[in-house]
Amino acid sequence: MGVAASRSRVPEPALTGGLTPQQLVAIYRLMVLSRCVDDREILLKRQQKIFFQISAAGHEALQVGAALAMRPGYDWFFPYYRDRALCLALGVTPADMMLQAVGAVTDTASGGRQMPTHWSSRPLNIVSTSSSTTTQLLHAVGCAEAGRYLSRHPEAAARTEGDYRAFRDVTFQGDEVVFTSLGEGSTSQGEFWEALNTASNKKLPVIFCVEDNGYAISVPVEVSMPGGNISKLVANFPNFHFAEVDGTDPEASLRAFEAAVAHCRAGRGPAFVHGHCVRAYSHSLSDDDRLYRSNAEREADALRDPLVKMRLRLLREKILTEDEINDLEKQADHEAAEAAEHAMEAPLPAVEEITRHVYSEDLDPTSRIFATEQVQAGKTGGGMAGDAKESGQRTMADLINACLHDEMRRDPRIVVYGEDIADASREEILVEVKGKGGVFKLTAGLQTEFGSERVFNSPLCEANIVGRAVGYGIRGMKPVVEIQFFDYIWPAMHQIHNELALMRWRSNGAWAAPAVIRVPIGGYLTGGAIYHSQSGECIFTHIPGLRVVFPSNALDANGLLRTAIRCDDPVLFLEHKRLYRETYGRAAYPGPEFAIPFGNAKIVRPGAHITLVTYGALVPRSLQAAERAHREHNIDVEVLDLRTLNPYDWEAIATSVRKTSRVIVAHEDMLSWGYGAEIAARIADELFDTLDAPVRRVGAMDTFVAYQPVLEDAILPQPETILKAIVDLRSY
Ligand SMILES: Cc1ncc(C[n+]2csc(CCOP(=O)(O)OP(=O)(O)O)c2C)c(N)n1
Ligand SMILES: [Mg+2]
Repeated sequence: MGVAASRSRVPEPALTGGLTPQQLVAIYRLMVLSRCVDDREILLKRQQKIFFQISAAGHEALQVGAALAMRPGYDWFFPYYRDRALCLALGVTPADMMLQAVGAVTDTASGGRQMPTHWSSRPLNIVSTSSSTTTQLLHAVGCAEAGRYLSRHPEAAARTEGDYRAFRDVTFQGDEVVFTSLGEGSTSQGEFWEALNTASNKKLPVIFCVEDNGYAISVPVEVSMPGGNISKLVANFPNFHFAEVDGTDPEASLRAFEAAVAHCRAGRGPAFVHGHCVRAYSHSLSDDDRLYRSNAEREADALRDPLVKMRLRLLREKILTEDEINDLEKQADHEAAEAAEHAMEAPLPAVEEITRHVYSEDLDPTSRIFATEQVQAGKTGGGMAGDAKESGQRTMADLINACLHDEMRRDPRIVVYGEDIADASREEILVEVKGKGGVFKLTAGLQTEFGSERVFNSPLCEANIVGRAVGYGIRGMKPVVEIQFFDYIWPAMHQIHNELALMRWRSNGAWAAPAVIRVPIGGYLTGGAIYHSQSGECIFTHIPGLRVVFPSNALDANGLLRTAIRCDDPVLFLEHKRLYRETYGRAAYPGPEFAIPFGNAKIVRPGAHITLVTYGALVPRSLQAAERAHREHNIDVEVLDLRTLNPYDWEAIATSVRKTSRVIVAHEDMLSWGYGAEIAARIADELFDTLDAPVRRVGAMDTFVAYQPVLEDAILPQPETILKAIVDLRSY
């Protein structure tokens, strides 16, 4: 709603010549309306009828100028929390805004889940934004990459039954631009520079708009920004169009954005528009700027208030009389008041709906549709050559690589990128060299087969990798990215936790980013030490919205990766480095349709006395312990490989524990606060009556993994550690 209404307020601006009086009035109307909605919200907040308020006051001119240079529903928008005037000018209505402020079920941006001004509109291509400053810039970059890819490969946009594509409408324009904005304080974030890096390098049509009001809450610009002027700091990025503009002047702002848009639409690269605004109010209603700004400074800013300036201009140029301006302002106030009144009566969200859209409502990865048969057992396939191929028994590394080849052949929406994952970035030398294909060679041959547009190296930058994947994902693409080592996933944690996993829930199902992140994980490497041995899967199973998979053998890795790629949720796919080329768990190539549903544990050794719940590298170690328990102590252990950690197969655990009445949960990760704690707690809670002994856990010592093998062996759980737990528990 409201798209046409708001846009029709402003006649199309011309690229040359001054704005007509009619256009100036229409711009002023939008600026005033934005301020009136802010003022109305402030009133409601003071009456405790809404619960948060942050305003666009002082930024309206820059934002209206930006919006009028672009096309809603055609171009793409990744705004930040201050962009009320931008969104009004794009077509979000005061009613939409008030519904979000009260948290109504009819809040089209989030259904009562997000604070006010956390924009989202599918019809307008405004992508759901979070409170985290700057994360949206990398989404914008990925979105622009996806738009370019789709316009070059329109066949990739086709809807296809049988996987996530059935539920993802894909549109692209060819000359679309992607807008993203942030405050000057947020330019201190690394992700700001990461986004400029890729936009510049790939000449992407992204417009970065810095709304510079001189403060990040109470911190003045000179404290966080060397030299105090962001335009000077970014000036040497190649391929950019740069503009620095008086953001309190809507006409100057509009002109700056028109030039930026022209540069981007023509494919010449990104643009950077730095607008100097004022912050007419405090940072938010939770802040009082009289505590840290002088009166003189605040008064000087008040004189530069874009509304005050525009009002004076309209009077000076005799475009409107005082009475006409008063009428216009009254009308805007009335519109805001009416929107508020309407919102007060709106129905509230139902508590029964809270968990809706945490995961895809369309495609359940535990579904039997993913339980496909091995169709080509023993035959070669995928893309990898080698000894394993001849023997028919292939390693986990081989079968992950084979799955990537198969899926990329099947699905033109898949792109693969990460650090060092290409065969060779300088593709012309591939006639001469074999190519790298990942530090563990898991992506070997993909670039050679599918080309550098679909398989490419990223900068050494984990947040960049995941942030761009969010942008690709919201456009309906399927990024299958690699984080080189689990130990270095932490720079991407912000994107994974606050963005990737949350996109669907926070937008009430309007947007989603079902990317796959493949990550080599774990220790037992002899010398892997602190930074090449880490586990920590429970940190990710604690994130609602993220699926977590951890296979223990080649066949499972192949079938689970296929499900991960075809499913409609974001998936963290953990690959144990020690298992990549183990003799244990090799398998024949199962064919290009082999898939395994999530949440489907496997009994890898049946037994009657003790249930041993485990996964990953502890599966072969648990099997060794179970064999010795049988041989040396006559104890029959049932070993259950969970295979996926979220979702996990509670039924399989419960069935086994009911049979054995004794249970150990074993994992490589540290014992305290680990994945096993949750499983143990649930067993104690729900299966207490069936237990003959306490639930036991086995895990690493509560420390990082040391370099010296003597220490590494002591820190990580060994088959002997597990055997001891088995024997102890049997005699309890
Ligand atoms: C990553 C992150 N850190 C801290 C915050 C808390 N916070 C919200 S707004 C803000 C200041 C932002 O200043 P600036 O980028 O200049 O934008 P402005 O609000 O002035 O428009 C801070 C620190 C946040 N939202 N996200
Ligand atoms: Mg600021």
